[in-house]
Amino acid sequence: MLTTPLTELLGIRHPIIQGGMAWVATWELAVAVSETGALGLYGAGNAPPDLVRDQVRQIKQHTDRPFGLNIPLFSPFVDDVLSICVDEHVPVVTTGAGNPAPYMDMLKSAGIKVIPVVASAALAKRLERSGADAVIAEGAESGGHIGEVSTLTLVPAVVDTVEIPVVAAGGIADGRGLAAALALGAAGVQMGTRFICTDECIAHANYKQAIVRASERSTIVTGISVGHPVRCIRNPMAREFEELEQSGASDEEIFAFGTGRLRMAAMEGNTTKGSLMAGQASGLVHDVVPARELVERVTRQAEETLVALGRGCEEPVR
Ligand code: TUI
Repeated sequence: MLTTPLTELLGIRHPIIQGGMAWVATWELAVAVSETGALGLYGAGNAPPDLVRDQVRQIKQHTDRPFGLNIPLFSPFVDDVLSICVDEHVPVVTTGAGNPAPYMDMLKSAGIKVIPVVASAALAKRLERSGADAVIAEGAESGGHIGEVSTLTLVPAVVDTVEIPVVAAGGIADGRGLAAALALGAAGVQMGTRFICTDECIAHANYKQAIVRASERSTIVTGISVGHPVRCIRNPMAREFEELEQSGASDEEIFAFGTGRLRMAAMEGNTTKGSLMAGQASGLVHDVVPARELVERVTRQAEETLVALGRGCEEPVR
């Protein structure tokens, strides 16, 4: 068992948080992951309040374990979604793509644990002062909306800057990644891409297979020119997006081109026109398995890795 300040903070068995991915991290995945002893999350994305409330209620009906909700702060429904979190007693909220300081008091006074995703040590420090319970330091290897700094650099920089637990994210898909994150001073990991390839994830089979087939070189970052960098698997839509950005198209045209693409990939399985958001860790994903098997594998491999490294102090590491 890997007990860390994160497992103690959240009352979970394993120091693993499932990424709150829009469209694919639905209540079914959140329940399956929370039932393993890791933390499952509903990814609210831009979903409207009624759908969000329904998803949260489904989770509460199907598990007694702690769970969370992720909200990207550019959602047009952010205020309503966070009010729902308060009303429904959601235990943990993770935020992405912005600074959640304006919402911190409201969430904290409702007893919610707030864990913002950060892409810099400076924002981590500010949010610790605002009352964040932990932070997720998400490196640029991640899928979807990303920052600029790699996980290997960002995590120790954040660890050196804050006292609260730091969760490492970006490029992590197995027990070696979890062990490495702990070596960097993190108290656990968040995995997104790896959890798409589980039986309980409702993402279309084509999306899962695109990740299984991908190598570590298969992703590119679209949207840099409009200040909305998104990592996804290279496909005809990503190449067209790149060409549009290089052609000097207006921001409006570029945003219009990107709208609805994740849904197309995740729900319709359209791997040519959809945006297959996924991280570089796609290259480490080779199968689709039940969430329980995945969490067991990751924790077992992390423990074995840490034991082998400990032994390496006395004899050569293999
Ligand atoms: O939020 C994410 N990744 C996401 S959200 C998302 S939703 C969506 N996107 C497009 C179409 C449909 C749905 C897809 N991927 N990750 C968390 C994350 N946050 N990564 C980086 C950051 C971040 C970056 C800058 C957090 C804070 C930040 O601070 C800037 C500031 O305001 O100081």
